[in-house]
Amino acid sequence: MMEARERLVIAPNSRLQLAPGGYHLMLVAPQKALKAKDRVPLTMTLGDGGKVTFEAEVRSGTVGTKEDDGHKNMRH
Ligand SMILES: [Cu+2]
Repeated sequence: MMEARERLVIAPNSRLQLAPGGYHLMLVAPQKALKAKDRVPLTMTLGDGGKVTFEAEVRSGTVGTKEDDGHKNMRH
């Protein structure tokens, strides 16, 4: 079962990949309805207080399909 994490730790000289079925970001109750091709600005806060802002493109959904299996047992 997956569970929400407050933070992700990335060791020095290593990388952490966000991907379907693994660690990922979720927008819970976004302020406006999103549709494919929309671009959503997201800001991540680093451990030292720095911020990284980037845009994510919305893709057509697969909610409830096999591809989305990782979400059905999430506790968030
Ligand atoms: Cu999720």
